[in-house]
Formats: sequence, C-alpha cells, structure tokens
Amino acid sequence: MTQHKISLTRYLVEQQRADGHIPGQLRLLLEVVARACKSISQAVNKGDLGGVLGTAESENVQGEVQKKLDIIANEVLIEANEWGGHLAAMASEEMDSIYVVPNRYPQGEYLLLFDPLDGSSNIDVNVSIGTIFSVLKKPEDHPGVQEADFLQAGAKQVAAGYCIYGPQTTLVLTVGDGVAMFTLDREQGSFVLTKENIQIPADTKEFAINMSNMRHWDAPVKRYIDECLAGSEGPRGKDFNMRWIASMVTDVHRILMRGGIFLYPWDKREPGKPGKLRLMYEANPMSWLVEQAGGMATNGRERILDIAPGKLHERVSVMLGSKNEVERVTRYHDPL
Ligand code: P6P
Repeated sequence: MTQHKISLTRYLVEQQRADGHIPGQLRLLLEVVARACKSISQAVNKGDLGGVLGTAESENVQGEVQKKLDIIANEVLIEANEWGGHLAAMASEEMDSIYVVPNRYPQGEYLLLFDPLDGSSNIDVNVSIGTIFSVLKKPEDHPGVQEADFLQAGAKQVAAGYCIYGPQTTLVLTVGDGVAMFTLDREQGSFVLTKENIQIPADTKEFAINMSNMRHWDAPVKRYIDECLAGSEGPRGKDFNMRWIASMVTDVHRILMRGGIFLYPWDKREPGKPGKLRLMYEANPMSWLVEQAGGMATNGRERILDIAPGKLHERVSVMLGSKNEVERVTRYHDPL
C-alpha cells in the first residue's frame, strides 16, 4: 500500500483531534507561518537571479547591517500574519519594537516572535540559513497589547519551530508533544511529515562552537572544550569532532538529527552582555525543541526556559544539545 503523505495541515488536525491542545487559532497561525516560510524559501533559492543578495542600506536593532533578504523575510512574515485574526502582535529581531496588528484587522490571542532569517552572514555564500519562530499567548488580564506582554519565560511557549533553507526546505516544530519535521514537497507545494518524535542521543562526540573566540571564554567553557580537544588521551577518553556553520538553525538541526552540543557562551569581548544570541526568538524556541527531543539547554547556570526576560531583545549565553554533555559543561560552572 502506498505510504500516504501526511501534510502539515493533516498532522495538526490529527494532533488536535488526539489531545486537543492545538486550538483552531493556533493551527491557523502555524499554517500561515509555514506558508510564509515557503515564500521565504523561494526568495532565498532565487539568490542573485532575484536580486535579493547583498546588504540593504540599513542596520537592525542589534546594530547589525541588514541583508536585503533579512528585510524581505521580515516583511513576508508580517504581511502573512497580520490579517488572519489569530495574532495580537509580533516581535522580530529586525524590528526595534513590537508590531501590533492594525485596527483594520481582528486581534487574536497569540503573540508571534521570530528571527526572520537567522545566519544571514551565510546568505551571500550559499550556505544554509533559516527562520526561527516562537508563539506565546497574550496575557488576558488587560485589553490591548504591549511589549511587556512578550516578556514571558520560554517555558510559557505554546509552539516553537524553525524552517531551514538548505538542500531541502524543512520545517521543524513542537507544540509540546514531541518534535516533528516536515519536508517541503515542491511539486505539491506543501510540507509533508518526514520525521516525528525526534530524539537527541544523550551522548555525542561532536561539539559546535566558534573556536576563534577561545581566548575570550570563561574558565568552565575553556575547560570543557580543552577536554574535548584532548580526545582519547584526555579525561574524556574519546575523540571529538567539531562543526561550526555560523547559522544556529543549521547547527541545531544537525544536533536534532544526530546529536551534538552547541555553545555560544558569554565571553569577555562584551562583558556587559550575557551573550550574543537573543533569548526570545533564538534561544527560547531552540531550547524548547531540544528539550522536547530529550536534550538539555542552559546558559551555563540555569535552564534557558526558566529565564525571566527583562527586555525584548535580551541576549543570553547558550549551551544546548545532548543531555549528558550539557549537564557536564553546566556542572563545570557550579561554584567551587
Ligand atoms: P559568529 C547568526 O548571526 C547567529 O546569530 C547564529 O545563527 C550563529 O550561531 C551565530 O550568530 C554565529 O556567530 O560569531 O560565529 O559569526
């Protein structure tokens, strides 16, 4: 019998039927985000042919020069999501403040946060990039919506995922019942379920970190990486491999597929900042996916999903992936 292709829509409907924790509005939201990711994938795939490579003449709130595709991806997500009636507001790495759904559209009960195109330094050299998204519920204790409504710990997410634009375009998603992966079938134009209940092996021999920052790391991270580099002759008694693609989506996807540990730790280049990566729309969604797949995610001292955000574009130190490795590097941070 031919294997029936299960579309994203069918998966979400059947999840809703099975355990009822995907309300209709959330299902609609996720389908709209998936459609937006399809449009971004098409723009990314055009590259030079679409005149979308290179930098725009602007900087984002992070002070980073924006790529044309950063802005295109941001606009695609805003335009796709603002009219549906499922959202109250959106927040993006590319926008200083929140985007409240205009009055001409009905307001919904969800808040959508995203990094529209993560890893954009890879765009112009044809290396995989992706969109990361996180969904929260708007607090119901007051009318309207404000930035403070977004400042919820990652444990409050109701959905999280990413879409990676690589050799395949794949959407990876959790709504709190495990992690599923959908591959874009370009002939049908739909995302088809290709993996579910993804599990990260608890052990690994592969670490991902930007080694050029070694001289800036805190002692616990330096100890952990030194031990990995010492290999079978060192205290770990096994050799390690290293990967660093400089696109969080692709490094995390590899870890979900075969295990590993990803680290972007605090370092002394900017001592006043807790880290480089953003908590709300990079670390939180990725940490929930990793935990839902049996992995672990900390900032070296506490569970990332427990961190109470103080501001929308807050940064955080990130160590996530295979549980036993994250436990080890976190233990090295314990006070002596
Ligand atoms: P570096 C991309 O800009 C990003 O936010 C993550 O996707 C990636 O893991 C990291 O920064 C790469 O940083 O300092 O190695 O270029």
